[in-house]
Amino acid sequence: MLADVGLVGFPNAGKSTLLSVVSAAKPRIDNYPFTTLTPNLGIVSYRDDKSFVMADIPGIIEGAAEGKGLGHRFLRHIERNSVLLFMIPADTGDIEKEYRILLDELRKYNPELLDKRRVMAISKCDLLDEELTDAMRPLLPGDIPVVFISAVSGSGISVLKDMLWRAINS
Ligand SMILES: Nc1nc2c(ncn2[C@@H]2O[C@H](COP(=O)(O)OP(=O)(O)OP(=O)(O)O)[C@@H](O)[C@H]2O)c(=O)[nH]1
Ligand SMILES: [Mg+2]
Repeated sequence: MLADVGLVGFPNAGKSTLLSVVSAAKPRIDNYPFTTLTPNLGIVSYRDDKSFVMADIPGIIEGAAEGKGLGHRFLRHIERNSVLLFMIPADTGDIEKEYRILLDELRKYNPELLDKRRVMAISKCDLLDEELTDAMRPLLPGDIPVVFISAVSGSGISVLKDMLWRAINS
C-alpha cells in the first residue's frame, strides 16, 4: 500500500496544494499541468492522537488508460490506496462530466479501482461566492460524499478530514 488516501484528479486540480496544507510535506506546486511527476506522501494529523497517510498522485487526463499524458505510470499509483479522494476545481464547467471522465479512466485501467471507497472535494472554492456554490449543489454527483474546500482559505478542510477518516475506517 502507498497510502490510506490517494488524490485523484486532472492536472492542476490543487492536489499537491492540499497535501501541503494538511501535512508537513512540501510538494512542488505550480500553475501548470503535470507539475507532480512522482507521488508525494504526507502524514495528516487527525484529532488528538490519530493520523493517516495521504498520497498526492500525478494528474490524470482523458485517455490516460490508453497511455495519454503519462497514463499508466500514474494510474498504477492509484491502485495502492485504500480510499480515493477525487479533486475537481470549483471553476470546472461540468463537474459531473469531469468526475465521469476520471471514473472511466480508472475503470479502463482496472475495474477493481471502482470498488474503492470514494470521497469528492470541490477544490479552490475561494474562487466562487456563496451564491454560486449553492447553485452548484444540485448538479453534484449523488453517488459520492462531496465537500467544498479551499486550500487558500482553509474552508472545508476539517470537514474533509472527518469524511476521509470515516471512509478509511468504514
Ligand atoms: N485559488 C486557489 N488556487 C489554488 C488552490 N489550491 C491550489 N491552487 C492553485 O492551483 C494551481 C495548481 O495547484 P497544484 O497543487 O500544483 O495542482 P496539482 O493538482 O498538484 O497539479 P499536478 O501536479 O500538475 O497534477 C496552483 O497555481 C495553486 O496555487 C485553492 O484552494 N484556491
Ligand atoms: Mg501536483
